[in-house]
This record gives sequence, C-alpha cells and structure tokens, in this order.
Amino acid sequence: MAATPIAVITGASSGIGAATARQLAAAGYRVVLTARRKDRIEALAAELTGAGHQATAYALDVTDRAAVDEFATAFRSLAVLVNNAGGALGADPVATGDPADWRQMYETNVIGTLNVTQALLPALTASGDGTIVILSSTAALSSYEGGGGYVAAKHGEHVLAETLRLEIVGTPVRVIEVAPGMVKTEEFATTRFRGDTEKAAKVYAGVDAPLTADDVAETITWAVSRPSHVNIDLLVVRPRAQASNSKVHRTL
Ligand code: 8X3
Repeated sequence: MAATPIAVITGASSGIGAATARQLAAAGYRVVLTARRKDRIEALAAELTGAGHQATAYALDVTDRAAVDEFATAFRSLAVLVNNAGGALGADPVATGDPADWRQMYETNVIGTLNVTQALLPALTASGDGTIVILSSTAALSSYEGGGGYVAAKHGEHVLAETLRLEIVGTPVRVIEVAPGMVKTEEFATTRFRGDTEKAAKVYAGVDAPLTADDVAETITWAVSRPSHVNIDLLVVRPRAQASNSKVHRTL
C-alpha cells in the first residue's frame, strides 16, 4: 500500500492556512501544521485527528532558519508544501512608512518562504512528484496607495516563485502561485492595523461578500490536485466585487 502523501502548511494557526489544512486533510493528505502559536495548531490537529484525518502540529517560526532546518530533518519525502505564513503590517504611504515594518514583512513573507522552501526542496524532489504552493497576493502583481512594504514584499514572493519555477524545471517539483485579492479572515486586517478593529472593518465596509479563507483553500486544494503534468503557474482569485486592488464596489 502506498504511503499517505504528506502536506506541510505554514501559518496554519488561522485563516487561509487553517482552512487549507482542513481541506487538504479531507482530500487525503497527512497534514503537518506549522505556526508560531502552538496551542492553536495543536487544537486544529486534534480536531482533524478526531474527525479521522491524519494531522500533526509543529511549532515553527519560519524566519528562524536553524529551527526550519531542524524541522526539515523529519522529512525524507514530501508531496506538498504550502507557503502560507506571512502578512501585512501597516498601510502607510511610502513617504512615511516605518522601515522596521518593511523589514519585518520582507522577513516573514519572503525570507520565511525562502527558508522553508530551501529546507524542504530535497524532500519534495525525493517524492518524485512534489508541489510547492506560494501564497502571494494580488499585491504581488500591482501596487496600490498605502500598500507600501506589503506590496514590495509580495512582489518579492512573486519573483521568488517565478525564478524558482525557471530554475527547477525538469525536476519532479512544480511551483504554484496563488494570488488572492480581498479575503476577509479573522486576523489579516486586524494585524495590519495593529489591533485597531475599526480600521480593519473599513477594509471590507460595504463589500458584498469578500472572499473567505475557505474560498482560497478550495483554490489551493484544486491547484494541488491537478494531474502531475499540469502546472497552475499563477492563479489570481478575487471576490466579484473587486475589479482591481483599488477598484472595489461598495454599497455604502
Ligand atoms: C491581501 C490583498 O488588497 O489587502 O493580500 O493587499 S490586499
């Protein structure tokens, strides 16, 4: 009997990461949940295990290279890596944005993805059919006012995906980039505005049905489960109410 394929999901403690872990588990993967918040991923792993799925939790900060390397030693063969950890900090104009925010966003979104991808690439290759998902954003493809360091970091992640795809063509690993637009999750906007729930609520004000974490998780699960010879290079997914980063229909 073939071994159950393993999927590693970073940032699995909430939002898109947690939803992706649920859906990949339901799709038959043994899911390995990673995030800094151990209690959350342990609770999710217990929930999934209780539902008859295979799930384990591993506390990990993707920016800590030594910890990531240690984590990677557990895998000789890996089917799927979903690089979801990351996020936004601040929405200040370039003129006044805090360089510390820019640095932190580059560190979590770009270097975090780089760390985990580099560390697990040998296991993904050894599987004979590995898939790397990089969860970027529509902010990776075009700019918007106040996008600041987030737009810059997500562009970096997009370029990482594109360059890696060029470099590893011919090896048994494909690189999928999923770029969501407006997704309403429990934490994204609140983190961006440092706990200011009023500012966070304004992001979605009057928008009829922003995407949910489940919508994006479905997109990821669909892309990952295409036949081995198919590569979804880049998939942009937005709510119907959003025509571009700055063109959003609001009923206010
Ligand atoms: C999230 C999309 O519009 O907040 O990645 O940059 S946006």
